[in-house]
Amino acid sequence: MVAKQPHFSPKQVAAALQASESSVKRWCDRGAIPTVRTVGGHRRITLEALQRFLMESEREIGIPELLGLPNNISRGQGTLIPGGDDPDQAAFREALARGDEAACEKIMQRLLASGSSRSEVVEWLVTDAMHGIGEAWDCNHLDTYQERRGGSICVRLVHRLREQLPPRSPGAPIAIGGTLRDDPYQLPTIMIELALMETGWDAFNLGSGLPANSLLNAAKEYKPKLVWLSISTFNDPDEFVDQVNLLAEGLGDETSLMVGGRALTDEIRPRLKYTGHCDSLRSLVQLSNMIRD
Ligand code: B12
Repeated sequence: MVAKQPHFSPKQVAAALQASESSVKRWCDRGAIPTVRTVGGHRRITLEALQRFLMESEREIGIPELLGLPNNISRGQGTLIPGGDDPDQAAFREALARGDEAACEKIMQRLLASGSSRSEVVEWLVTDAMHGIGEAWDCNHLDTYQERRGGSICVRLVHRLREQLPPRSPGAPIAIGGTLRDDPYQLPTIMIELALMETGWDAFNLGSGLPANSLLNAAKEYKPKLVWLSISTFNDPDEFVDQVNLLAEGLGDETSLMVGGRALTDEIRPRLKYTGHCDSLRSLVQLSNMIRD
């Protein structure tokens, strides 16, 4: 699917903002709304430019439907990416959608300073924002580069949070994990690594797209107490089930296999062998504490 960045005319934007067309044209000409021109010289406003203008001018879109924008956007915060109602989540989503990494980091650091754990902060902000960005992209409200840029920023933010943790302690229980073949998703598995490290595990995210056999080889080397699989997608269900079960059987009784992720539906789960299933970092932290102690 190719998502195209939508362009709006000053007249459309004026109607949605409930402002006059001449005001919108004036804002365009003053540079308050960055504007592109058509071959014929007409002003056109991208969604990203409009978002930036809304943030900076603290205006709201009165009638987003007129621009074909989702009506479940939180108008209170003037946000265009669907998601949670919390103002920090809305601000994070907006900053991520416009590629403002510094603003994203500032929000994260503020929540950490107020006492939240790293895994709580990333689940609250990153999961919400990436789900919303995925939806906005799917509805053609965000361009593909904006979605990819959001993902890259989140990967860097999570890595920086990990780097701020104290060094790995030698006697800590070991956890390894990643995603299986055909699953390119990076963020959930690096977030799991962060959550486990923060709670005293010596955790190693091995990466995405691993054959089960390779994970078994890694288990021989690391001798982990816990192996996690993040499952966002798979191509062939039968082959996927075989891969998970091969891993589960090869790990033996000393190692717990924790699974989670978007693609673990109620249909596929009964066919899998695993120790525990979680749908969030919060529940993983709780379960892994029980395994560790
Ligand atoms: C970024 C992204 C991509 C990137 C990934 C980049 C990368 N290397 O990571 C790339 C470009 C690869 C991609 C490709 C595609 N994508 Co995509 N993608 C996304 C997006 C926007 C964000 C994914 C993400 O990082 N989410 C954030 C994570 C943290 O959230 P999460 O996965 O839910 O994980 C949380 C929990 O599930 C849980 N969890 C997950 N795993 C585990 C494991 C354990 C053990 C535990 C305890 C918990 C746990 O904890 C996590 C943290 O809270 C999603 C939107 C979405 N809803 O997520 C679409 C989305 C998943 N993609 C979608 C689509 C359609 C595609 C493509 C088919 C697009 C295309 N036409 O090419 C391809 C398919 C690729 C493939 N082989 O399957 C659709 C899927 C729709 C569907 N019905 O399945 C989505 C939902 C977007 C949408 N709304 O349409 N995508």
